[in-house]
Amino acid sequence: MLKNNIMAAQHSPFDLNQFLATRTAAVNAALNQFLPSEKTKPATLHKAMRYSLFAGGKRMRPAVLLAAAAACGGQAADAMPLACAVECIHTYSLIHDDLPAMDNDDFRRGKPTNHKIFGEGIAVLAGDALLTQAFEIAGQAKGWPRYSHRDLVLEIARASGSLQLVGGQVADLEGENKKLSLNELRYIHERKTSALLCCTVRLGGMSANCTPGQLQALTAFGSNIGLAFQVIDDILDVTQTSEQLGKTAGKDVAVQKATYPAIVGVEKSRKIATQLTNKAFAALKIFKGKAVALEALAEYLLKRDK
Ligand code: GRG
Repeated sequence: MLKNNIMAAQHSPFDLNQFLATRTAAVNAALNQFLPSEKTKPATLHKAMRYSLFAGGKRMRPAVLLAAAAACGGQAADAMPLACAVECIHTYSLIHDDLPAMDNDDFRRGKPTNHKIFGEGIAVLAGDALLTQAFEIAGQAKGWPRYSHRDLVLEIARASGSLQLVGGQVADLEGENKKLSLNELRYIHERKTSALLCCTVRLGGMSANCTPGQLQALTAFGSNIGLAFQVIDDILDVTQTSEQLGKTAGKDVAVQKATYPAIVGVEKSRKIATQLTNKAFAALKIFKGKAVALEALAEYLLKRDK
């Protein structure tokens, strides 16, 4: 039986701060190489793409991808194109989510949103270009005996498409001003947030040519931390300030959005996030201590304050 306390990783000597600092620097350098320069024509578009991509995101998805690769004995260099591809998709989704036609937000990653600086037209196009850029970057990954380029492209396309990321956003839009059940909310969170995080973890394993058993374990880990991530995001919206979050806090309550805290309260939401994280830990057992970075990241994501 799962406890409401977190099960593992507290006593790990693993230095997560150092892991995050080094991986973020490496990901930023790689993204800088993959993206056309600010001066490349059309300069406004490339400026807008880079503005949001380098606005100071936490880089959690690349970190998780690289940690999953490490758990399976892979090399960071092999995983890097996939880590950058996922961050481009994530950033596109944030740019579009912030648009007046969607969540209509003025701040993201501690800065004015893309459309506030570049206008709505360019913001839409910067998002489109980042989504396409992701596939161009992923196409430069190596491909492995168990996982061909085709598998990698399908993995990313499925997590980002109408059945997952975009489908979740549609359900989110259509759920506005409606009283949703916990199951309906979970449906949205699983698609809008968890699907891309789960795909990210799986891609890390694939970049290390992981075994089918390892991929199954990573899938269980990814779907659980993915859902926990959005439950925590819902909690932070009501417990933190806009300054702490770098985006408008209290927005969900202001627009009467269905969230975990709105439906079950903050305390129960925390318990649910802890239970999901414990399920994620349990899935890592087969790595026999080699998934320390993934464990530390799961604990960090649960305890994060921004
Ligand atoms: C297709 C027009 C069109 C729009 C699609 C799919 C989509 C736009 C939006 C959904 C994306 C969304 C806002 C998901 C929520 C996920 C989430 C909690 C994002 C915040 O992630 P963090 O905290 O952000 O990792 P940073 O800025 O640190 O990277």
